[in-house]
Amino acid sequence: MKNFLLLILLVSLNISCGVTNEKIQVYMTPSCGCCKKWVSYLKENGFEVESIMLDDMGPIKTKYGVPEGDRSCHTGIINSYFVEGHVPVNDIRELLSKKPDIAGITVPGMPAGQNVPGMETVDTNAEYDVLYVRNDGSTDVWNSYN
Ligand SMILES: [Cu+2]
Repeated sequence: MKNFLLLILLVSLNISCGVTNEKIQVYMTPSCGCCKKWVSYLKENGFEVESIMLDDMGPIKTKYGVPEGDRSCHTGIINSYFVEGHVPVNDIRELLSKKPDIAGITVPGMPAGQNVPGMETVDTNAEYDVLYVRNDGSTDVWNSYN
């Protein structure tokens, strides 16, 4: 009986985490078309998105620790991590489940390709890396696509 109650507790904890985890705030400039496409992609994949329009994106990226050389257009914030640029949802979900002690993940710049969500402006795939950024600002490869 004790084990059964524990199981119920674990299952319900898991369900409530699953719901709250997928709320993301996305900062972007009002004129950014590819940012809006990435937001639509997140919504299609079950994320609850709050879009926040800013004219100057610099301060918010600095506040959350996005390194100057690894920035992109929009900046998402989820569970205190930043998700910078056109990051695929698989990588966001992996971040939320592994909960590493890092500042966030980023796809620097704006690679164009069918495998870059929101940047499907060419027929071919892009070769690109999703990087993770440690709290000290150093980076390493989180995931690679080609
Ligand atoms: Cu973009």
